[in-house]
Amino acid sequence: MYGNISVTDAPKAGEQYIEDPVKLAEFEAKIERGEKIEPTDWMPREYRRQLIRMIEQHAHSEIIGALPEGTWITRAPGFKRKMALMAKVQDEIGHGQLLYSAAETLGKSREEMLNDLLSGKSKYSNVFNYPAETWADTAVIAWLIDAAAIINQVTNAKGSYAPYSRALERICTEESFHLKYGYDNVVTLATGTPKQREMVQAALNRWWKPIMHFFGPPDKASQHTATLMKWKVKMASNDDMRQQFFESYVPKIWELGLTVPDPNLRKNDDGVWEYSDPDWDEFKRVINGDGPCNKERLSVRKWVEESGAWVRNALLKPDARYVTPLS
Ligand code: BYC
Repeated sequence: MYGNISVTDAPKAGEQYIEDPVKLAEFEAKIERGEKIEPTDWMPREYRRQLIRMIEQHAHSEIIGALPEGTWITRAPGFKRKMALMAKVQDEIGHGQLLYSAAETLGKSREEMLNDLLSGKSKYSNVFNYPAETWADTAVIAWLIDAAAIINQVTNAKGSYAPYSRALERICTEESFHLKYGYDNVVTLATGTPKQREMVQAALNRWWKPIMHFFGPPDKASQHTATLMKWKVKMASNDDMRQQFFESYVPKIWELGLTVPDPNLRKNDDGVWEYSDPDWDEFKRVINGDGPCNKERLSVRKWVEESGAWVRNALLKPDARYVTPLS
């Protein structure tokens, strides 16, 4: 799926490098023709750096993203819902696995990526720095955050870097089940008792702003969109994806008799959705480590790394002899 390659000239952030103009022109022509780039193909250093940054952040988002819902496995209402939630959480970790493998094809080791996550050097999605306060929060995450992720991933699966595209295609298939599972939970709550309706509305109110942030800053403030779209890594801008989300999901929310906590949200005559400023200062704080759960998420991840170290070490020594425990 990924191709086997080890690249030793992984670029550093901020590094200025003049590419061979002939190779660069060939590379860009190939992208223009809609051809895919494989790990063994020549690529500009900045293309490699941007891909590592984005795929790595995506991988981190999957494994950290498993935590808010994961905390509800023991408290899920009923055995069937517990089983479904366990399967979903397991899928998210599997997506992390696929994405770390895709990022590794670009020359950064998994160990380095995980160290950068734990040290705070590497980001992950803003949304997972908020708590899942009630069961209804898990329903909203599985419906609307997975919906937002599908919009992003179906679009970028058509992108230029083949290992990322292949991973995204596979991830989207599984995410579509997550979305159905989440929708089913939201419908159950929205059509249940007044208390259940209240719970799901409160969860939606809590998650709306983080979901607005999920698609990234407005296009005019986005640092990377122009480069990523030129090289067809990103196939739509942050604002375009946010608009797609409004178009597909706001009518569904309203259909359930739920409301969106934004009095200015409306579709204009030109088909563009208008919405309130979702507090971009909060977004910046959260992605830079100062959200409600950043510290907790990273400390859980650190504990997982430390407590699982013996398994990784054992796997590195396949010939070591098994020693029978004394008791
Ligand atoms: N959160 O220039 P911009 C899932 C950062 S998991 C945090 O627009 P770009 C799931 C950005 O990194 C799926 N940071 O960036 C799992 C940059 O900072 P750096 C998660 C964000 O790359 C479990 C700066 O802001 N999906 O679905 O052009 C359970 C400037 O932004 C965010 C992905 O990871 C954010 N939301 O566009 C349930 C998708 N937005 O790196 C569900 C892959 C921006 O310069 N990533 N930043 O320090 C992408 O598609 C793009 O990277 C983004 C941002 C659209 C997110």
